[in-house]
Amino acid sequence: MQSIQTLYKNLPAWLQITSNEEILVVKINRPDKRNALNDITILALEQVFANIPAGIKAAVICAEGKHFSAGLDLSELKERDVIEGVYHSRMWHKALDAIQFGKVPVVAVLQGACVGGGLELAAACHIRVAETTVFYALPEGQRGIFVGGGASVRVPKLIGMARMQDMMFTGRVLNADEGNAMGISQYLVAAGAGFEKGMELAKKIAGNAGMTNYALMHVLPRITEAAQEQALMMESLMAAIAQSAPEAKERLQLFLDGKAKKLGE
Ligand code: 1HE
Repeated sequence: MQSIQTLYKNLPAWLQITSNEEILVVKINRPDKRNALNDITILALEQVFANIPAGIKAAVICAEGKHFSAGLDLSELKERDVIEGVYHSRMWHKALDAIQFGKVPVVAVLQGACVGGGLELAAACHIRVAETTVFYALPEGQRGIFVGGGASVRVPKLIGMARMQDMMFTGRVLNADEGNAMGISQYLVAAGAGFEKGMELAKKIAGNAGMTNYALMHVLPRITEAAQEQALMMESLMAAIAQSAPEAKERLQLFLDGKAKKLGE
């Protein structure tokens, strides 16, 4: 692991950026505050994901300590008028969009509390690896507020609207098994095993053709939201573009020569 903190300007000390070959590792290291996300951290995350260094092909977001993130830093929650509130929420949207629609696929490694804004951050990533200690909640419902970091868009896509309504109406906390069965995490691993699994997946993803990863990050989400006719047209165009790339031709030839990796390898 090599620190590349200095590539960025004025990052808070608790946001640690390292690289391991083609993988960028972004670690929130503020366990004394349960990795609560203050404005500085959100702006720093945006800076990092909007400026992915050359040669990086996938990223892992993880957090130090027993909890992934306790969400919005409540000590910064102050009286805001309506327009300030809108801008604050839009700041989160911009940062989390930089993750979801950035340059590289992002794997989140989750443990302990993944609540409120912590769940919003996790939902903006492309793959979620959960350790068995994880639990998910949207305490905004109980705190008399509403989600503002994109949860109303991203969480229903993972678990369905009715389940998100339940979490907010009743304060329901989902455990690791429930979250995995409902689709929040795609992988569930033992306590302490999340980072290794996250790195293994990030390395696999980094080995994909660049056009395939681009299509999965930027085109598939648009296809799934378009009407069928337009969606199928986008799929055809994307398929034709992807298959005409030299990398795709090389990979097909490897298969025909019996040299490609087997399924699941
Ligand atoms: C915090 C925060 C925080 C802890 N902001 N400081 N999120 C929440 O409503 C969740 C609030 N947090 C908790 O429910 C619990 O802290 C945990 C279940 C995550 C962990 O419990 P525990 O017993 O390990 O820790 P603790 O004793 O509650 O907290 C330890 C310290 O972290 C303590 O500070 P200290 O200086 O007194 O030691 C806490 O104040 C601090 N801390 N969570 C600030 N969230 C875009 S909008 C998104 C809206 C939301 O995310 S709302 C949900 C907010």
